[in-house]
Amino acid sequence: IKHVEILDSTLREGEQFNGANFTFEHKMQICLSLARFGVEYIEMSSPASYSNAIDELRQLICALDGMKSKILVHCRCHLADVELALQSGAYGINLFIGTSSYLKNASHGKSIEQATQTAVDMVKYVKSQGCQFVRVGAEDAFRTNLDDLLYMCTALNDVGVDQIDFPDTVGGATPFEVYERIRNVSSRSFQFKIEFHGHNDTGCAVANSHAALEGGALCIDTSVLGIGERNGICSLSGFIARLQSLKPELLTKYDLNELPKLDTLVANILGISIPHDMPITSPFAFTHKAGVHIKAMLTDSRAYEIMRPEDFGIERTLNIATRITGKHAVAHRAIQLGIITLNNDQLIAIAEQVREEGSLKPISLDTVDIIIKSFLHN
Ligand code: HCA
Ligand code: CU
Repeated sequence: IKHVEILDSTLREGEQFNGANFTFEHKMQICLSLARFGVEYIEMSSPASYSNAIDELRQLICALDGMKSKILVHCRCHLADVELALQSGAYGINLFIGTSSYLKNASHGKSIEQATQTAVDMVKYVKSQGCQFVRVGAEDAFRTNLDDLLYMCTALNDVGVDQIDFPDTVGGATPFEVYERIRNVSSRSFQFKIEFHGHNDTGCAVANSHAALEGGALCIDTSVLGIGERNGICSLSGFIARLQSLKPELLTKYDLNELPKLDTLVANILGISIPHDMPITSPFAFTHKAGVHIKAMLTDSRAYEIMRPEDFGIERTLNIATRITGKHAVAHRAIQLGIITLNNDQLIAIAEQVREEGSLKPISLDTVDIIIKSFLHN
């Protein structure tokens, strides 16, 4: 993995999340925050999907003028939709068409030859209009017959498509399957860039996105907090965590301090909290509790952390107000309070008292501080 690009789809896939109802003001805030973070592409819903969308799109494109992020418009392979998208002045068009037998039967009814012809015609049309970037998403790529998929890839490559997305539309692919299929495509002499879009139905979206990179994909689709259809897609924070712990040099082009702000912004807009298991931005992502952990963390923070919270402008929390606290944690807290006169027996006694109170009911750091201070007068 030498290079990575992020296509954030919070304003397209994320807009399809059941709990999302973004106003124009929300979209503007999200766009600007994504651009400050520095994602390469921001994907927007098709302007055909609701009225006055085209005006909104134009204003958002204007607002991002001079910033690195480029706006791409998601679009069915329908001429009217594509024409509208082109009128917005967006940087590029993200076409998509179903390639699996499931979508053929349940959705558009086209054979792979017909679906390919439709996509090819639309790519040619977009290019003829002078648009700089056109990509095609082979919807349900991982349940598509491999020969069918390669047939479409070849035809699209021949007409100069810039990028092809391979979505795991139902989130059922395993990391190994993703690696193999993407590797198969990337090992051929196609000119287009490879994109991956992983749904999270089986909890594999981040792992699959990373497997796609290992297989030769360049661009990964994300959304803030992973929101999307059903339970969503690869979260931006999850994807960043995956790479930051393996290849942080790939991420120096992004402003990682913006990530907690972005997740908080979208959580507030949705009226939810950041999920407890969200990498990096969960309120507990850098909170340590067990006495054994805290003791080790006080010696070397790498003992129980794969990433440094300070790389994201976050502070680590050592939770010592618990029924499992130990004397090392108490000693550390005492020093923070400017108290250096406690001896070993006192520290043990304080820890014991904290554990006792903490096992009766949840306690706060204030309680711990009071207990520590009460020993000063003993
Ligand atoms: C959708 C399906 C999609 C499309 C991805 C793409 C998917 O919601 O319309 O455009 O490449 O997961 O297949 O999000
Ligand atoms: Cu999707």
